[in-house]
Amino acid sequence: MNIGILGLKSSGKTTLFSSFIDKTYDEVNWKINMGSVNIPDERLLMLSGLYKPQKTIHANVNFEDCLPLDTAVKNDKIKLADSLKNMDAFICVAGAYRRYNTEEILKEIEKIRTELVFSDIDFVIKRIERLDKDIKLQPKNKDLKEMEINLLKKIEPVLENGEFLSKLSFDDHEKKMMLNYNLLTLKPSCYILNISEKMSNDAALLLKTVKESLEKFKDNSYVIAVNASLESEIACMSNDYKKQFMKEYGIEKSGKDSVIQAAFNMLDLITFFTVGKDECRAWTLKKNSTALMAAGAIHSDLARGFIRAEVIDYKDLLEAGSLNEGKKRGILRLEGKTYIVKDGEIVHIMFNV
Ligand SMILES: Nc1nc2c(ncn2[C@@H]2O[C@H](COP(=O)(O)OP(=O)(O)OP(=O)(O)O)[C@@H](O)[C@H]2O)c(=O)[nH]1
Ligand SMILES: [Mg+2]
Repeated sequence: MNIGILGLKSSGKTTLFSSFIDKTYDEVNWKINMGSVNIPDERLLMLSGLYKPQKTIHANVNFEDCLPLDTAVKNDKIKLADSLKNMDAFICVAGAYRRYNTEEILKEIEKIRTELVFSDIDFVIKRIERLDKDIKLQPKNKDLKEMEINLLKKIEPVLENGEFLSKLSFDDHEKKMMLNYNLLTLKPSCYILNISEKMSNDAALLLKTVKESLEKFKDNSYVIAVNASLESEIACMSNDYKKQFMKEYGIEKSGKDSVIQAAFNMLDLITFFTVGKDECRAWTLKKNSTALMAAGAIHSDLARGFIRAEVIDYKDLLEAGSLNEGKKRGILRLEGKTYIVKDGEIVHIMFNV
């Protein structure tokens, strides 16, 4: 899974990205633009507390620090367009720290949205032209081509209205037609307001105003305020110093963790766990995946030789203290291949190859 960090020039994309991968701004800038980031998960930490395993392995996603949306360099524009197509979701960073008032911040967000919407409109217009030409030259499959034009004409006014396509619903056939379009506003996105220290007292009001203003686009994405420079400093502190620093400044939870978690939540995935003395590990699956798919995510052998899955919710396991005790209490269930795995479950695959 790939998440693109988007925004206008100097909004703080690289600063935020550097905090995600626990590196300093100078280590990252212009040198690294992609990195795998652990998804913070308190449930996994609690399970590790119980098992005290040698290794605790978090689920992770890839983040990419993208080129600025407002770049004027033609080559960069092409590079950016290519990389955006490959992303599964976006976090859009607005450089609130450099803006005098809320109106300016809202303008910056609108500018980001407009760039994404324009990219899709551009695609839709070109595609309609192309299909029209195609029908004239080659009447074969005319019906299919006309159906596609109808779909494109359905989404065009939504984009013209400045709305994202992610809020529309499509039937299976439409989804299939759109599979290769890679439309940017169909991908989930959230907004990050990169605020300065001075603004931290006004952050709640700013968030409220931005959320309200996004309502007109029927866009109920996450909006989070974060001080990217501070996060980037905190990320590079030693653990002891970090604790002391956060306590002194009354910071309960690092803002970067909230951003990573929100980005992960957009992907519509669930997390399941495997536990043991060697390793406690978080795995991700698309929502509504089966126990067989969970087995396959761990190892193809487990899927091939799948017999049964022992399943228990993490809270129940923590309360029981061990899988065996869970079994005794009758709260550890045996499930088959087609069982739909739920978020937060421990899945122990029994297999034979
Ligand atoms: N005061 C202040 N400066 C910031 C903050 N975030 C970023 N900056 C500064 O703004 C400049 C740009 O930040 P970057 O993280 O490089 O922004 P960017 O979005 O990656 O910029 P481009 O890659 O050029 O588009 C840097 O000098 C940062 O130190 C912030 O929260 N407060
Ligand atoms: Mg940058």
